[in-house]
Amino acid sequence: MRILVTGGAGFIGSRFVTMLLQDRFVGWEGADTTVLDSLTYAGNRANLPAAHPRLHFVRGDICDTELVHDLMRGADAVVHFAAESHVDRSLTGPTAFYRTNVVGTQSVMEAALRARVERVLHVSTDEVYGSIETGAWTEDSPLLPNTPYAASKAGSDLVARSYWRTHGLDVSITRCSNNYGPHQHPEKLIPLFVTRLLQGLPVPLYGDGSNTREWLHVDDHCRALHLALNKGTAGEVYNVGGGNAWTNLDLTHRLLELCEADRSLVRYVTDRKGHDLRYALDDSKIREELGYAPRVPFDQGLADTVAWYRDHPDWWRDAAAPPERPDARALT
Ligand code: NAD
Ligand code: TDX
Repeated sequence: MRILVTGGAGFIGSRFVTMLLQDRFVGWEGADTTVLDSLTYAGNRANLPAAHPRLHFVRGDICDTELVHDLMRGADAVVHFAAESHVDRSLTGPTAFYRTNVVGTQSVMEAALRARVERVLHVSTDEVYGSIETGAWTEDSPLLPNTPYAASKAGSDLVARSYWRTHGLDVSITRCSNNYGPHQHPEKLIPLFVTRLLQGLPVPLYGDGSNTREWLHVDDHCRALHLALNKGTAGEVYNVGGGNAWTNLDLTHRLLELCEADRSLVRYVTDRKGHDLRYALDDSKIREELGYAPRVPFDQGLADTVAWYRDHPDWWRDAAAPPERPDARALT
């Protein structure tokens, strides 16, 4: 078995590759993995084993269709993670988002078709559905993306679907909620707040903190991806939820406790433009059809994540600073 993973040096992709190399996925024991990653600010080669007999790392761009095609020759499956992934960055610099997420996905699907890859998984997000006040999205909910990031991911989903519908490419799509865990870049809420609180620095809470997200441990997400790749049906979409809905304010209070920090460190700052109020997924399809069930209790997963950041300051101190905000002075 040979698997090509795009974006495998990022947060989720590197965890997926690590679990694969540890033979944590039934049926894929001994599989060889090729990682294709251009190592943007978000990619880190150190997220992966330095050397492993079953790991082949290639630094390159998914928009280079010839390269992607060469790497896909002989691959049994492709898992496509590579993307620009941070909403705030998409507000100030959308071009890279449309290039990598839309054009890059078209390149990956085209290469997979030409290389006759048997199975492809496109990793997407709940943000393509927009924002929902009550209830939860099913896979049939309309795509109503609100941010440049979400619009580019919705575009990528439609590109993947069109390669299935037109050309019969065996591709499925997963849409998951907010992931958390070790190795997440400190531009995202949990690692940003944890790394700042551990240094005694204030944290920027957007708006009034009532925005709600569902949290999914990265290991549970990776197990769901394995199931979707192995047992999913071509052309189908699978929502992957975490079932742990928290307002940002409540989550911030939990992080303050875990970091033993004082509530005075919370700074209410100008809201994110177009800030989605609430995400909520109905993931009964993947649970009932593929047997998915998250295993990591949120309290445990969050405490372990905080402990990982506490124990690995060298990993996050070098990471690029989050994009400059107009109200950054509120944080000093
Ligand atoms: P990440 O930003 O941590 O990693 C993205 C990786 O893609 C990086 O290693 C980067 O170097 C690589 N990359 C970017 N542009 C590239 C290009 N043009 N060519 C090759 N490699 C490129 O992202 P993540 O959080 O690991 O997310 C992985 C996937 O999961 C993305 O598709 C994202 O949209 C999706 N997703 C993430 C979350 C989340 O909470 N993190 C939730 C839902 C969906
Ligand atoms: O400094 C901050 N202050 C703050 O209040 C940051 C960075 C975020 N927030 C809020 C905005 C959101 O309501 O916290 C919430 C989570 O923000 P992010 O971590 O930026 O995640 P989100 O915008 O929800 O998107 C994430 O989940 C879906 C990932 O970044 C996406 O890649 C994924 O598709």
